Amino acid sequence: MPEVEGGAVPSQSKGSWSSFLKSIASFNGDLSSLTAPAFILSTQSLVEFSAYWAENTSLFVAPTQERDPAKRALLVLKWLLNTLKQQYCSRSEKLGSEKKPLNPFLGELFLGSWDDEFGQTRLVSEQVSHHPPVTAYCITNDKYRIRLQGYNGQKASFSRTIHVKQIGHALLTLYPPGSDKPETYLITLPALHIENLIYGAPFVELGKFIHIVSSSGYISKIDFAGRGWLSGKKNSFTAALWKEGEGSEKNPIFSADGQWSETFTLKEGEGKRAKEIATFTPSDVKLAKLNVAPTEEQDVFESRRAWSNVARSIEKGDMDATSHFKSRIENAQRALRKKEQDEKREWERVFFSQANPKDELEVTFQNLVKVITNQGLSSWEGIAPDKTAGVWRFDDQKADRAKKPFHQEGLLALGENPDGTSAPVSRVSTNQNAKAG
Ligand code: HC3
Repeated sequence: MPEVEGGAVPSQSKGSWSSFLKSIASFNGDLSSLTAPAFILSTQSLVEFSAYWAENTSLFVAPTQERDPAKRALLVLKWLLNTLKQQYCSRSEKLGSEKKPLNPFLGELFLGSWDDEFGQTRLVSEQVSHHPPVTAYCITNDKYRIRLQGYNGQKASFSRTIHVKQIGHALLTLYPPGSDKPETYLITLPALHIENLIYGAPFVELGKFIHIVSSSGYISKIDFAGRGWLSGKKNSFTAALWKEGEGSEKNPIFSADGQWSETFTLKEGEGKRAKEIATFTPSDVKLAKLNVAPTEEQDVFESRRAWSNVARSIEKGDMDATSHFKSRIENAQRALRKKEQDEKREWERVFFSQANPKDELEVTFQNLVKVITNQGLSSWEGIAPDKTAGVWRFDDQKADRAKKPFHQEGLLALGENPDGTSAPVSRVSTNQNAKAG
């Protein structure tokens, strides 16, 4: 890896950026193990990223209003394409670069809701595994009877830059108008890589392809070309939507192309004979505001409360305080894991459980997995329980029971006493009846 080439790296950080680049070149694939310089640290934890899926509430609920199954599948594709800008560009646009997010601790929660003309859309995001790191989420709108749930981990490698494979998948379940039979869409997750690393202003580019396969028989495929030789424009893609057994990727009912972060066009048919349906600019789509409880009212396990000291220290540029507060959480978490191991029990997840293969959703899911593998993806990594500590699903019964305080360990899980001072690790590991703070 060559030396830092000017760009966005503050002059006093050139040395640490250079060391960071060197450490990346030899890292083991675990993104959470990277120690990055202060200027590139984000105050936001990865559990918050689940919110990007549904900020465009109008597009999220739209498929539930469409009677025609092919057009419904197109609306799902349109919603998904419109989420990409938020998922993969919003941070670098807002902060000038893709920063290194905080690594969620086991049990960390991010809870919120979008409350707008489409009713309430609730978000639950939970860190269900720490080794390997896995975040699970569920987004539900009861008024429109639609739910998105999923989980993902990341596997990274280095070859000229950071390449990230996402392991996991998302499942969208909705009820077509007038129907009590659910329709399910399995969504695979894109590979990504980091560009512009050497200049200290990294941003994300997507690679390879993803599929959306529906229990109604429709398949969408999105191919990410990036700044390809074809258009020369960043974030380029082409997409095709066809019915299994009737059309094909080359002979689709609908197609789309353009830049997912700028403007793209949906078309009927494909190629020269295609008829334009509409052009979209994701930044024109109204995004709903996510309502999150004020930090002081949050449970100890809720992300913004748990990381508040760390976030404040990052904002102040105080690296000593940042590492102090980070280590405090990490040490307390290690002590908790040790205690669980000694007592031969597992950490209780608040909202998610392992998938039950007998559930109707799992039977549908397995059929959709077959469709994916029939697309020539015999080694699809979207379901690899060994790499994601299982297959995670939202557990409605658990969620009905869930109430604050979510865990009896309370503040001790973060290594804190109720007055904000540091709790000795011995208290964390021996406390049997800890009260939530
Ligand atoms: C790779 C990534 C962490 C993972 C982020 C994921 C895949 C998380 C799930 C979301 O739904 C989508 C998403 C978007 C962005 C992904 C992040 C981009 C960069 C970050 C690395 C851990 C940071 C690498 C450090 C640095 C300094 C190069 O930015």
